[in-house]
Amino acid sequence: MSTYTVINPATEQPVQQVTLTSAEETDAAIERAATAQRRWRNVAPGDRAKLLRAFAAQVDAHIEELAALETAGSGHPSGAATWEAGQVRDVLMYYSAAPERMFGKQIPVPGGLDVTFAEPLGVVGLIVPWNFPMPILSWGMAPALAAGCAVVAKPAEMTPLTAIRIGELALQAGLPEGVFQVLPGKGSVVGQRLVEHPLVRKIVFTGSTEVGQQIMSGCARHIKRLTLELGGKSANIVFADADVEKAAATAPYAVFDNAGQDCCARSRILVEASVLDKFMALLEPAVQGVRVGDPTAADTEMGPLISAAHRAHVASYVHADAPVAFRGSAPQGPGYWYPPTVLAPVAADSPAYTQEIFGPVVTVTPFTGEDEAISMANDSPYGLSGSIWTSNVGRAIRVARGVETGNLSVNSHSSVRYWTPFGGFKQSGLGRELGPDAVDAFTEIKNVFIATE
Ligand code: TAP
Repeated sequence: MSTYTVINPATEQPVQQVTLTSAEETDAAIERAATAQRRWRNVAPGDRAKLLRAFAAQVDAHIEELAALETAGSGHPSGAATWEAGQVRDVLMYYSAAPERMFGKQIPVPGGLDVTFAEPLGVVGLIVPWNFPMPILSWGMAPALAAGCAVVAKPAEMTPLTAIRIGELALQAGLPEGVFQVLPGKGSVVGQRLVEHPLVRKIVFTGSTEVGQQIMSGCARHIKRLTLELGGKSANIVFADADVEKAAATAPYAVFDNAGQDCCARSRILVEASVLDKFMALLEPAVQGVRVGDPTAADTEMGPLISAAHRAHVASYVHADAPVAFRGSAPQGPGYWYPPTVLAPVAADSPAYTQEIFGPVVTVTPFTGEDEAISMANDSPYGLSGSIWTSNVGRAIRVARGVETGNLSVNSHSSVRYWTPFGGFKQSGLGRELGPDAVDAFTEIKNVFIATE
């Protein structure tokens, strides 16, 4: 029996030992899920909805406990972790409305009529990364359960604690055994079995583009349905006609949220050259004002990185002669701390400008005019998120249409809203999660012809 010791990234102290699921145990869980799903799909839609609402209520009653677990096991500031646990509740509530709204169509055809049914896919495998263990779990789990699928979820090996607890809360809420299971373990063991096992009909993977490519080719062998949410290197585009004060004040939160370990991090700030100096003068105090420190403190805005290895990876982008314009603060002593760091000017071919760093490092680069802003934003294999700052409505729409990315905000640093579709262009992914249509990704459309002659 192998185990993993979860480490508190802020203290480097052990939090809890977790037993890792073996390949054989994964197969057994998938078979239990397949059996449970045959009953779950036949639970009356209204009753499935009630169970999802009961699940949301259980999560709501344990928000503080879940948040404290995330703070200890992942280093998320307690305010952020509380919001993340609340998002699990909200996403469950949102999709609890779906089972009673899964309508088919009636299509007139010669000699009879055709009706369509949205049939649940079956067993769904969710493979979750370590950066947002709770929200990302809920984005797949809630619509899949609503659609009548059973879910087998694999949290990241480093951050399994909240997913395990959410699995227990599902049972306490009355979800039948086997409908939602959480299997802590390694990607190369549990994740791979989910991809390979023929009873798993769909994989929802969130993680790196490299592992996503492997998963996609594994799914291809079984023609397995797949949603991929992958990496990003998004642009925050600031035009001279924008509210430059607001753009600069919010830019740190668009990239340093979750210590930059955020697929939506707008880690390339592009600023119209005529306001570059003004923007930089405003950005410096904003970066230095980010409160980095003890994640259990209520006013902390940024915690540590997830591990020593990841900190070394982030630091490798800020080599000795890197163009550090200015930095924020970070605690000394134990913990995987890294200060918010602004690089400028950076060459367009430098790894810090082109690669996903997944840490609190941002580049600032000037541009001239709309066309250059769009082409610089698009000069990336990724296309996940982005922000546009301008007071010109026409320009906001032109640039939003021109930037090849799945999720944009205008005059705002927000990124994910569970009411709206979320997903990436290009190598940032495949398919969409969230929003009103997400349940469709967990169903197949069946048409039935009924002869009337
Ligand atoms: P990955 O290393 O890709 O891991 C993601 C998940 O896949 C983990 O649970 C991992 O398990 C598992 N895994 C690894 N190898 C596997 C395999 N061969 N077969 C099946 N599963 C496997 O990513 P990460 O480092 O955790 O997360 C960071 C990346 O995720 C970044 O690129 C980030 O941009 C991306 N991300 C994207 C989004 C969206 S919504 N687009 C959101 C968050 C993060 P282990 O526990 O063993 O590692």
